[in-house]
Amino acid sequence: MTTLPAADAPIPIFTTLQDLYGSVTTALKHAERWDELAREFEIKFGHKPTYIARAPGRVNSHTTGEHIDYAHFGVFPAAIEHDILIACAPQSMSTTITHTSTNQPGSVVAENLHTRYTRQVFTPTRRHTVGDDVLQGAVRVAPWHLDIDKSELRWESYVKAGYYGVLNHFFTPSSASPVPVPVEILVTGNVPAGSGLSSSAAMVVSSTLAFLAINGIFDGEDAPTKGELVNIAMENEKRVGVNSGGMDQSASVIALPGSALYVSFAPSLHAEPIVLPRNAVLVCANSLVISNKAENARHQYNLRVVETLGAARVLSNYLNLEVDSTDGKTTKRHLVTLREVLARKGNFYRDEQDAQQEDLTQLRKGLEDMLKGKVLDYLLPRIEGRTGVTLDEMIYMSGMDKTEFMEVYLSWVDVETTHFELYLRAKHVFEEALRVLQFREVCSAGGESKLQTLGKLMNDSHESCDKQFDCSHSKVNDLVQVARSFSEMETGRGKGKVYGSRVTGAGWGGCIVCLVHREDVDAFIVHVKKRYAPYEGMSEEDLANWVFATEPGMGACG
Ligand code: NG1
Ligand code: MG
Repeated sequence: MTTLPAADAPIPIFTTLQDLYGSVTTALKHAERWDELAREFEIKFGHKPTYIARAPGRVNSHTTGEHIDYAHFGVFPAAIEHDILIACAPQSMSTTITHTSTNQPGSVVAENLHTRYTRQVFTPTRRHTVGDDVLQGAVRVAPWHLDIDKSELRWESYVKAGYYGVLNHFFTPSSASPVPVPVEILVTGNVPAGSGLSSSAAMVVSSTLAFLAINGIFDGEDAPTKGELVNIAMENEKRVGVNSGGMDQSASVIALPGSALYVSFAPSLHAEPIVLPRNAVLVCANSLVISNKAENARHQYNLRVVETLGAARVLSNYLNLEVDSTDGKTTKRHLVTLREVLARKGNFYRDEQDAQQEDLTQLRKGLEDMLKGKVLDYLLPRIEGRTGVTLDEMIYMSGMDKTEFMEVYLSWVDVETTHFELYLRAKHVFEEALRVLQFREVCSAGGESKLQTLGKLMNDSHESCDKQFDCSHSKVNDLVQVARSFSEMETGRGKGKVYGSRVTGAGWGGCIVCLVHREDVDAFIVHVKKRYAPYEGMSEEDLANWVFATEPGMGACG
């Protein structure tokens, strides 16, 4: 078993398209996009780009790992070949002439090849009075400021989010770096937006890389490692208003071709490539319901973050766990995760803090004990017939006073609800975390004959996402049914071999991922295209964007 030192490996410098995309055929398919980007850059800005940064989307390759990254449980994603490319160069004289406001330190002229997204020009400002920038309870000083509109999701917000991190990590008052250079960038991408394939993380990661490269940081002494880039990209994504975990950014940065990644977040970020069985192919199909992070999905997502953190706080109170720190006079409350509650309850938290990596045997036993026992019942309301609790009930169960609870748990996030499903959400998280370990074990043992087992784990994950985490959608469920019905079809080699299907990504729309036997992939794709009602009347060319097989691809590079 090889262990990838996620936190230490350098970000690779792109060599050939074949290294990036795996096979010659796939590389050729993408070569035209790279050429077009460079050509268009020259047309728009009058000179060639200096760098092209690339970051892929991700699919949650396996069974599960949905909505558990922000509870700090390990996940099992893979990068897909679909990616975001950003060509960039320092601003030229011609830009200064056409845009008088530019050519100031760090100013940006951003264009997108997609005609829907218009040209944006913006300049970061230095804060004269150093302001506090609150990130999930952790206070961080931000000397640079960029306006990021969180009320609607604009394409340039992701570019800005990536840039913000670069500015505030590498152009600090104490750093030796000079001011950032004025930049021109051109963006193109083929990761479908709002589809659970993590287009947002791909945008943020590629933007972070582009600004690192153009400022000479990417190949300079201060170059961040892959692990550092993941951490910066995670913080950056929060600036768009989604308090996401680190799964997408890890996959987008660290992924290696041909394998999925087991990524763990405790005690620190760690990634290990795991090869999927040779005959297991993942097919994505898009429900065509946009999972709109600016509207419903963002509120739902942030609410799930609060529900899982709230559940962890309530459990730590019930179990009397020492999760806060004190100087003898005042107590400092921390945002405890469900992963930490499990480790403290199972008495392996302290060992973990000294270890490089988590102990999977201990973790598995902890999860099994938690799910067997009665502890989770404490999250239920005392009133028969309800599963969720009110805000006041949650606060009472947390053992904290109201002002303190509101400050620590709700001041940094927008959630609009009076009702919190602590029990169902926590149960999903623990079960899902266990499924990830089971899936990982089967793959590590060379799971060729175990495709059924893997498929069952995926199906169970979907049920739990739908019923307990409430993050599916009726159309997504229809598409899952269409996919599963392939197993009733005669293919000439027996019944269709689809083993499992489930929603992938945040949910509330977006894509499903299906585990299909390699020899049945083409027939399966035809089956889904023909039977999912919203695809009716679409051209083959359009359908190819909505239903496709993916091979695990390579992570970000510059
Ligand atoms: P998508 O839907 O791909 O954006 C989101 C989160 C992940 C993870 C999944 C659910 C972001 C950037 N990413 O993924 O961290 O929590 O949902 O498993 O919001
Ligand atoms: Mg996303």
